[in-house]
Amino acid sequence: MKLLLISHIADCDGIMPVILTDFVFPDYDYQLLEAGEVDNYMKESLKQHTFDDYDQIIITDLSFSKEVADQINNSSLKDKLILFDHHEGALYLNTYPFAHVTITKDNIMQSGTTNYYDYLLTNYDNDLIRKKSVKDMVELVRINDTWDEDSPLFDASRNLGSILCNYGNDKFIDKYKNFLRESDTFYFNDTEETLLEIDNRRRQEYIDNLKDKVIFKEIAGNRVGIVFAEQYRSDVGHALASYYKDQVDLIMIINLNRSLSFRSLEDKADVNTFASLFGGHGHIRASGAPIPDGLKDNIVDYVIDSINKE
Ligand SMILES: [Mn+2]
Repeated sequence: MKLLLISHIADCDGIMPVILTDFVFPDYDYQLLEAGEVDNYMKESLKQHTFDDYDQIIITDLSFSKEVADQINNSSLKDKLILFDHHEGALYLNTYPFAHVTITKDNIMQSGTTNYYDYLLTNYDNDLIRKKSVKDMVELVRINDTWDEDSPLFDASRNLGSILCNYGNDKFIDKYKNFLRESDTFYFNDTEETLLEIDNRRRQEYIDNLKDKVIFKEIAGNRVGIVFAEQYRSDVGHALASYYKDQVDLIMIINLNRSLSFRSLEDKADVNTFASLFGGHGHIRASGAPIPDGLKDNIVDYVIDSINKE
């Protein structure tokens, strides 16, 4: 039995499923993608028959368009594919037998990881995934991904996000594959605690420094605060949305090398809908979209033009 996991490259919620997969399936490959890359990847893989090499395909924390869903539904892939997501923008997929998009369970916000984890617990008799250390880490991922600020573990969950940023995906996967196997409880070691102390300070400085760099625009009836940032996406979005809560309905973060991100506060703009203006989707309070085609080329041209004018 060979499995292919396709998951979200951008955060803990996308990376944790790789670790869970490692615990349950002896033979697997994984592919990490940006949300905006999934449609193309699925279409290409169908065309190249990539999925023929696998007995099961699992997709976590990601979704695809109705067009791709229909294509899958009309192919044999539908019998071996299961998708676990938790984004409002993907709810329409629940009409397909292979999709499980769950946003809340027992009034608790779910994540891609928790939806996949529940499936594994129900279907696999595996001791490793029942360890306290694993349960605790899954919960930290959920709290971080749903930005559950009321949780007493919110700071710890944010720290897990910082650890991922600092280690990078490969080292993070390696570290926690081993750590969770060896340890019965979840904790950050002394080196990580030191790193987190430094990183928390750096994050605060990074956010403070962005406060006077926000560009205010009106877009489709929304007051939008726009900022260029490459790091601490969620922290930047939430901090600026609350700092400018009287002036803006949402914050747009432009990360030229990755994507657009949108964040809003309770009772403010629905950024899942807003993201669709840019071909993206996500949650009501947090969403993203791909960088528009040609944007970087246009910036380069603009810079070169400015020299010629001198
Ligand atoms: Mn997620």
